[in-house]
Amino acid sequence: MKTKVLRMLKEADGYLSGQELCGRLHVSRTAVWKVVKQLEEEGYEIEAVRNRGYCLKRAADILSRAELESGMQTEWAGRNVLYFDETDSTNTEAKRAAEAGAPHGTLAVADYQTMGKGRRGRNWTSPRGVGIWMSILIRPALHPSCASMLTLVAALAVADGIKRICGLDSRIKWPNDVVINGKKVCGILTEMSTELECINYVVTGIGINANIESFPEEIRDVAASLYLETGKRVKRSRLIGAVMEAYEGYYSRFMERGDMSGLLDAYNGLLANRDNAVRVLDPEDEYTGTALGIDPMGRLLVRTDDGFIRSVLSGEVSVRGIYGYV
Ligand code: BT5
Repeated sequence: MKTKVLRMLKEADGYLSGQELCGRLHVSRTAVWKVVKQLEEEGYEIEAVRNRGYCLKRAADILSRAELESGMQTEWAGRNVLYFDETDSTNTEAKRAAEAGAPHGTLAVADYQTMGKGRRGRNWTSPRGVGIWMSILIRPALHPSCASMLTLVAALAVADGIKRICGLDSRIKWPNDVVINGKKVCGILTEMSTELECINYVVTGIGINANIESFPEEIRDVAASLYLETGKRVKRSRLIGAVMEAYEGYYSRFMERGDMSGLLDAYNGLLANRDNAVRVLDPEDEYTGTALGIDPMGRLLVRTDDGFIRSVLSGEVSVRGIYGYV
Protein backbone atom coordinates (compact mmCIF):
# COMPACT_ATOMS: atom_id res chain seq x y z
CA MET A 1 0.00 0.00 0.00
CA LYS A 2 2.92 2.34 0.74
CA THR A 3 4.20 1.78 -2.79
CA LYS A 4 0.77 2.56 -4.24
CA VAL A 5 0.35 5.76 -2.21
CA LEU A 6 3.83 6.88 -3.19
CA ARG A 7 3.22 6.12 -6.85
CA MET A 8 -0.04 8.07 -6.82
CA LEU A 9 1.56 11.05 -5.08
CA LYS A 10 4.44 11.03 -7.58
CA GLU A 11 2.11 10.84 -10.54
CA ALA A 12 -0.28 13.51 -9.23
CA ASP A 13 0.12 16.93 -10.72
CA GLY A 14 -0.10 18.91 -7.46
CA TYR A 15 -2.56 17.92 -4.75
CA LEU A 16 -4.26 14.58 -4.49
CA SER A 17 -7.37 14.50 -2.35
CA GLY A 18 -7.60 12.12 0.57
CA GLN A 19 -10.93 10.99 -0.83
CA GLU A 20 -9.40 10.00 -4.14
CA LEU A 21 -6.61 8.10 -2.42
CA CYS A 22 -9.13 6.25 -0.25
CA GLY A 23 -11.39 5.51 -3.21
CA ARG A 24 -8.67 4.17 -5.44
CA LEU A 25 -7.07 2.09 -2.72
CA HIS A 26 -10.33 1.00 -1.05
CA VAL A 27 -9.13 1.95 2.41
CA SER A 28 -10.17 4.40 5.11
CA ARG A 29 -8.92 7.98 5.47
CA THR A 30 -7.16 6.97 8.68
CA ALA A 31 -5.29 4.24 6.83
CA VAL A 32 -4.12 6.74 4.21
CA TRP A 33 -3.12 9.21 6.91
CA LYS A 34 -1.07 6.52 8.65
CA VAL A 35 0.83 5.72 5.47
CA VAL A 36 1.49 9.42 4.87
CA LYS A 37 2.92 9.69 8.41
CA GLN A 38 5.15 6.67 7.76
CA LEU A 39 6.43 8.24 4.57
CA GLU A 40 7.18 11.47 6.41
CA GLU A 41 9.13 9.54 9.00
CA GLU A 42 11.20 8.03 6.20
CA GLY A 43 12.11 11.51 4.99
CA TYR A 44 9.47 12.46 2.42
CA GLU A 45 8.11 15.99 2.72
CA ILE A 46 4.35 15.79 2.21
CA GLU A 47 2.10 18.80 2.54
CA ALA A 48 -1.44 18.19 3.78
CA VAL A 49 -3.92 20.98 3.11
CA ARG A 50 -7.55 20.90 4.23
CA ASN A 51 -9.95 20.54 1.29
CA ARG A 52 -7.14 19.98 -1.19
CA GLY A 53 -5.38 16.85 0.00
CA TYR A 54 -1.78 15.73 -0.06
CA CYS A 55 1.12 16.92 -2.15
CA LEU A 56 4.60 15.40 -2.34
CA LYS A 57 6.85 18.43 -1.98
CA ARG A 58 10.32 17.12 -1.97
CA ALA A 59 11.75 13.68 -1.88
CA ALA A 60 15.19 13.35 -0.44
CA ASP A 61 17.60 10.70 -1.73
CA ILE A 62 15.70 7.84 -0.15
CA LEU A 63 16.17 4.20 -1.07
CA SER A 64 13.52 1.70 -0.10
CA ARG A 65 11.48 -0.93 -1.82
CA ALA A 66 8.45 1.38 -2.00
CA GLU A 67 10.54 4.26 -3.38
CA LEU A 68 12.08 2.08 -6.09
CA GLU A 69 8.95 0.21 -7.12
CA SER A 70 6.79 3.33 -7.15
CA GLY A 71 9.05 5.04 -9.67
CA MET A 72 9.84 2.10 -11.95
CA GLN A 73 8.51 2.59 -15.50
CA THR A 74 9.72 -0.70 -16.96
CA GLU A 75 7.87 -3.79 -18.08
CA TRP A 76 9.95 -6.37 -16.23
CA ALA A 77 13.40 -5.06 -15.28
CA GLY A 78 13.38 -3.99 -11.64
CA ARG A 79 9.64 -4.50 -11.18
CA ASN A 80 10.32 -6.88 -8.31
CA VAL A 81 12.70 -5.17 -5.90
CA LEU A 82 14.52 -6.71 -2.96
CA TYR A 83 15.86 -3.91 -0.81
CA PHE A 84 18.49 -4.16 1.95
CA ASP A 85 19.72 -1.39 4.24
CA GLU A 86 22.83 -3.52 4.58
CA THR A 87 23.98 -6.79 3.12
CA ASP A 88 27.15 -8.64 2.19
CA SER A 89 26.75 -8.29 -1.58
CA THR A 90 23.72 -7.71 -3.78
CA ASN A 91 25.11 -10.29 -6.22
CA THR A 92 24.96 -12.85 -3.44
CA GLU A 93 21.42 -11.72 -2.52
CA ALA A 94 20.26 -11.97 -6.13
CA LYS A 95 21.77 -15.45 -6.41
CA ARG A 96 20.01 -16.53 -3.20
CA ALA A 97 16.75 -15.15 -4.59
CA ALA A 98 17.34 -16.94 -7.91
CA GLU A 99 17.79 -20.25 -6.13
CA ALA A 100 14.52 -19.60 -4.29
CA GLY A 101 12.70 -19.03 -7.60
CA ALA A 102 12.63 -15.22 -7.92
CA PRO A 103 11.39 -14.04 -11.32
CA HIS A 104 13.36 -12.75 -14.31
CA GLY A 105 14.09 -9.05 -13.79
CA THR A 106 14.26 -9.15 -9.99
CA LEU A 107 16.51 -6.38 -8.73
CA ALA A 108 18.43 -6.55 -5.44
CA VAL A 109 19.47 -3.13 -4.15
CA ALA A 110 21.46 -2.25 -1.03
CA ASP A 111 22.28 1.01 0.69
CA TYR A 112 25.52 -0.51 1.97
CA GLN A 113 27.54 -3.62 1.15
CA THR A 114 29.86 -5.14 3.72
CA MET A 115 31.58 -7.41 1.19
CA GLY A 116 31.12 -5.78 -2.21
CA LYS A 117 32.78 -7.94 -4.85
CA GLY A 118 34.80 -7.08 -7.92
CA ARG A 119 36.04 -9.63 -10.45
CA ARG A 120 38.42 -12.43 -9.55
CA GLY A 121 38.07 -11.99 -5.79
CA ARG A 122 38.78 -8.28 -5.85
CA ASN A 123 36.97 -6.03 -3.50
CA TRP A 124 34.40 -3.31 -4.34
CA THR A 125 34.22 -0.29 -2.03
CA SER A 126 30.51 0.23 -1.24
CA PRO A 127 30.01 2.92 1.43
CA ARG A 128 26.63 3.55 3.07
CA GLY A 129 24.05 5.95 1.71
CA VAL A 130 26.01 7.31 -1.23
CA GLY A 131 26.18 4.64 -3.90
CA ILE A 132 24.07 2.45 -6.12
CA TRP A 133 24.84 -1.17 -5.33
CA MET A 134 22.42 -3.35 -7.23
CA SER A 135 22.15 -6.67 -9.06
CA ILE A 136 19.64 -7.75 -11.66
CA LEU A 137 18.60 -11.36 -12.01
CA ILE A 138 17.86 -12.59 -15.51
CA ARG A 139 16.94 -15.96 -16.93
CA PRO A 140 17.93 -15.84 -20.60
CA ALA A 141 17.64 -18.78 -22.97
CA LEU A 142 21.25 -18.58 -24.10
CA HIS A 143 24.34 -20.70 -24.27
CA PRO A 144 26.61 -20.07 -21.24
CA SER A 145 29.33 -18.77 -23.57
CA CYS A 146 27.11 -15.76 -24.30
CA ALA A 147 26.65 -14.64 -20.70
CA SER A 148 29.72 -12.43 -20.52
CA MET A 149 28.13 -10.15 -23.15
CA LEU A 150 25.47 -9.24 -20.60
CA THR A 151 28.13 -7.16 -18.87
CA LEU A 152 28.44 -5.10 -22.04
CA VAL A 153 24.66 -4.71 -22.25
CA ALA A 154 24.58 -3.42 -18.67
CA ALA A 155 27.43 -0.98 -19.35
CA LEU A 156 25.44 0.57 -22.20
CA ALA A 157 22.43 0.95 -19.92
CA VAL A 158 24.49 2.63 -17.20
CA ALA A 159 26.01 5.11 -19.66
CA ASP A 160 22.50 5.94 -20.93
CA GLY A 161 21.07 6.39 -17.44
CA ILE A 162 23.95 8.67 -16.41
CA LYS A 163 23.43 10.78 -19.51
CA ARG A 164 19.70 11.09 -18.97
CA ILE A 165 19.72 11.83 -15.25
CA CYS A 166 23.01 13.71 -14.78
CA GLY A 167 23.63 15.04 -18.30
CA LEU A 168 27.13 13.58 -18.18
CA ASP A 169 28.89 11.85 -21.05
CA SER A 170 30.55 8.67 -19.91
CA ARG A 171 32.41 6.04 -21.86
CA ILE A 172 32.99 2.33 -21.49
CA LYS A 173 36.30 0.74 -20.72
CA TRP A 174 35.93 -2.78 -22.07
CA PRO A 175 34.51 -4.93 -20.71
CA ASN A 176 33.06 -3.83 -17.41
CA ASP A 177 33.86 -0.26 -16.42
CA VAL A 178 31.99 2.94 -17.11
CA VAL A 179 34.41 5.85 -16.93
CA ILE A 180 34.18 9.62 -16.85
CA ASN A 181 37.28 11.63 -17.70
CA GLY A 182 39.31 8.44 -17.60
CA LYS A 183 38.19 7.45 -14.09
CA LYS A 184 35.93 4.59 -13.07
CA VAL A 185 32.45 5.66 -11.99
CA CYS A 186 30.88 2.21 -12.32
CA GLY A 187 31.99 -1.41 -12.24
CA ILE A 188 29.98 -4.42 -13.39
CA LEU A 189 30.23 -8.04 -12.33
CA THR A 190 28.30 -10.78 -14.13
CA GLU A 191 28.00 -14.21 -12.52
CA MET A 192 25.97 -17.18 -13.65
CA SER A 193 24.67 -20.58 -12.76
CA THR A 194 24.63 -23.19 -15.50
CA GLU A 195 23.33 -26.69 -15.98
CA LEU A 196 24.67 -28.80 -18.83
CA GLU A 197 24.74 -26.46 -21.82
CA CYS A 198 22.10 -24.08 -20.48
CA ILE A 199 22.04 -20.99 -18.34
CA ASN A 200 20.01 -21.37 -15.18
CA TYR A 201 20.27 -17.71 -14.39
CA VAL A 202 22.59 -14.76 -14.67
CA VAL A 203 23.17 -12.08 -12.07
CA THR A 204 24.67 -8.81 -13.24
CA GLY A 205 25.89 -6.60 -10.41
CA ILE A 206 26.23 -2.90 -11.05
CA GLY A 207 28.06 -0.53 -8.70
CA ILE A 208 27.72 3.18 -9.44
CA ASN A 209 29.59 5.77 -7.40
CA ALA A 210 26.75 8.24 -7.11
CA ASN A 211 27.19 10.70 -4.24
CA ILE A 212 30.58 9.59 -2.91
CA GLU A 213 32.56 12.60 -1.69
CA SER A 214 35.95 10.99 -1.23
CA PHE A 215 37.58 7.64 -1.92
CA PRO A 216 40.05 5.58 0.07
CA GLU A 217 43.68 6.27 -0.78
CA GLU A 218 44.17 3.07 -2.78
CA ILE A 219 41.52 3.89 -5.41
CA ARG A 220 41.62 7.71 -5.34
CA ASP A 221 43.51 7.96 -8.60
CA VAL A 222 41.25 5.61 -10.57
CA ALA A 223 37.78 6.23 -9.11
CA ALA A 224 35.22 8.95 -9.90
CA SER A 225 31.75 9.71 -8.58
CA LEU A 226 28.86 11.52 -10.23
CA TYR A 227 28.84 14.01 -7.35
CA LEU A 228 32.54 14.78 -7.73
CA GLU A 229 32.04 15.30 -11.47
CA THR A 230 28.96 17.54 -11.30
CA GLY A 231 28.99 19.04 -7.80
CA LYS A 232 25.36 17.93 -7.52
CA ARG A 233 23.83 15.05 -5.64
CA VAL A 234 21.92 12.58 -7.73
CA LYS A 235 18.68 11.03 -6.51
CA ARG A 236 19.69 7.39 -6.62
CA SER A 237 16.21 5.96 -7.15
CA ARG A 238 15.79 8.06 -10.33
CA LEU A 239 19.09 6.87 -11.71
CA ILE A 240 18.26 3.25 -10.88
CA GLY A 241 14.92 3.67 -12.72
CA ALA A 242 16.64 5.20 -15.75
CA VAL A 243 19.27 2.44 -15.88
CA MET A 244 16.56 -0.23 -15.68
CA GLU A 245 14.60 1.40 -18.50
CA ALA A 246 17.65 1.57 -20.71
CA TYR A 247 18.62 -1.97 -19.75
CA GLU A 248 15.27 -3.33 -20.85
CA GLY A 249 15.71 -1.79 -24.31
CA TYR A 250 19.29 -2.94 -24.82
CA TYR A 251 18.52 -6.39 -23.45
CA SER A 252 15.74 -6.97 -25.96
CA ARG A 253 18.00 -5.85 -28.81
CA PHE A 254 20.69 -8.19 -27.51
CA MET A 255 18.28 -11.11 -27.25
CA GLU A 256 17.04 -10.68 -30.84
CA ARG A 257 20.21 -12.42 -32.02
CA GLY A 258 21.78 -13.48 -28.74
CA ASP A 259 24.88 -11.44 -29.47
CA MET A 260 26.11 -7.87 -29.76
CA SER A 261 25.54 -7.48 -33.50
CA GLY A 262 22.58 -5.13 -33.00
CA LEU A 263 24.50 -3.08 -30.45
CA LEU A 264 27.91 -2.89 -32.10
CA ASP A 265 27.70 0.75 -33.14
CA ALA A 266 26.25 1.85 -29.84
CA TYR A 267 28.99 0.04 -27.89
CA ASN A 268 31.90 0.94 -30.12
CA GLY A 269 30.73 4.56 -30.14
CA LEU A 270 31.20 4.68 -26.38
CA LEU A 271 34.33 2.57 -26.19
CA ALA A 272 36.96 4.49 -24.24
CA ASN A 273 39.79 2.18 -25.32
CA ARG A 274 39.08 2.67 -29.01
CA ASP A 275 42.23 3.55 -30.98
CA ASN A 276 44.18 3.52 -27.73
CA ALA A 277 47.43 1.71 -27.17
CA VAL A 278 46.68 -1.17 -24.80
CA ARG A 279 48.52 -3.93 -23.05
CA VAL A 280 46.71 -7.27 -22.95
CA LEU A 281 47.61 -9.02 -19.72
CA ASP A 282 47.17 -12.57 -20.90
CA PRO A 283 48.98 -14.75 -18.32
CA GLU A 284 50.28 -16.99 -21.12
CA ASP A 285 51.18 -14.33 -23.59
CA GLU A 286 51.26 -10.64 -22.74
CA TYR A 287 51.23 -8.30 -25.72
CA THR A 288 50.59 -4.72 -26.75
CA GLY A 289 48.59 -3.24 -29.59
CA THR A 290 45.81 -0.87 -30.54
CA ALA A 291 42.20 -1.50 -29.47
CA LEU A 292 39.89 -1.37 -32.50
CA GLY A 293 36.43 -2.12 -31.11
CA ILE A 294 34.35 -5.16 -30.21
CA ASP A 295 33.14 -7.91 -32.52
CA PRO A 296 29.59 -9.36 -32.48
CA MET A 297 30.56 -11.80 -29.71
CA GLY A 298 31.67 -8.93 -27.48
CA ARG A 299 35.39 -9.70 -27.85
CA LEU A 300 37.81 -6.80 -27.98
CA LEU A 301 39.73 -6.66 -31.25
CA VAL A 302 43.33 -5.59 -30.85
CA ARG A 303 45.74 -4.91 -33.70
CA THR A 304 49.05 -6.14 -32.35
CA ASP A 305 52.22 -4.18 -32.91
CA ASP A 306 53.28 -6.72 -35.52
CA GLY A 307 50.08 -6.19 -37.51
CA PHE A 308 47.89 -9.16 -36.57
CA ILE A 309 44.34 -8.74 -35.30
CA ARG A 310 43.64 -10.71 -32.15
CA SER A 311 40.37 -10.97 -30.28
CA VAL A 312 40.33 -10.82 -26.51
CA LEU A 313 37.68 -12.73 -24.62
CA SER A 314 36.46 -10.97 -21.50
CA GLY A 315 37.01 -12.78 -18.26
CA GLU A 316 40.28 -14.29 -19.33
CA VAL A 317 42.57 -11.32 -19.38
CA SER A 318 42.83 -7.70 -18.31
CA VAL A 319 43.41 -4.87 -20.71
CA ARG A 320 45.27 -1.80 -19.52
CA GLY A 321 46.01 1.46 -21.25
CA ILE A 322 49.69 1.91 -21.81
CA TYR A 323 49.52 5.62 -21.01
CA GLY A 324 47.00 5.44 -18.16
CA TYR A 325 44.15 3.46 -16.73
CA VAL A 326 42.02 3.38 -19.94
C1 BT5 B 1 34.39 -4.54 -10.94
O1 BT5 B 1 35.41 -5.40 -10.67
O2 BT5 B 1 34.52 -3.43 -11.40
C2 BT5 B 1 33.02 -5.08 -10.59
C3 BT5 B 1 32.35 -4.28 -9.52
C4 BT5 B 1 30.92 -4.71 -9.29
C5 BT5 B 1 30.31 -4.05 -8.10
C6 BT5 B 1 28.86 -4.36 -7.96
S1 BT5 B 1 28.12 -3.44 -6.68
C7 BT5 B 1 26.70 -4.40 -6.75
C8 BT5 B 1 27.15 -5.84 -6.98
N1 BT5 B 1 27.42 -6.50 -5.73
C9 BT5 B 1 28.72 -6.82 -5.61
O3 BT5 B 1 29.21 -7.42 -4.64
N2 BT5 B 1 29.38 -6.44 -6.72
C10 BT5 B 1 28.52 -5.81 -7.67
P1 BT5 B 1 36.91 -5.19 -11.11
O4 BT5 B 1 36.99 -4.85 -12.56
O5 BT5 B 1 37.59 -6.40 -10.63
O6 BT5 B 1 37.37 -3.92 -10.33
C11 BT5 B 1 37.67 -3.97 -8.95
C12 BT5 B 1 38.72 -2.91 -8.69
O7 BT5 B 1 38.12 -1.59 -8.82
C13 BT5 B 1 39.27 -2.94 -7.28
O8 BT5 B 1 40.36 -3.82 -7.20
C14 BT5 B 1 39.66 -1.49 -7.03
O9 BT5 B 1 40.92 -1.21 -7.60
C15 BT5 B 1 38.64 -0.71 -7.82
N3 BT5 B 1 37.51 -0.28 -6.99
C16 BT5 B 1 37.00 -0.83 -5.86
N4 BT5 B 1 35.92 -0.16 -5.44
C17 BT5 B 1 35.74 0.86 -6.32
C18 BT5 B 1 34.79 1.90 -6.43
N5 BT5 B 1 33.77 2.05 -5.56
N6 BT5 B 1 34.92 2.75 -7.47
C19 BT5 B 1 35.91 2.63 -8.38
N7 BT5 B 1 36.85 1.67 -8.33
C20 BT5 B 1 36.75 0.78 -7.31
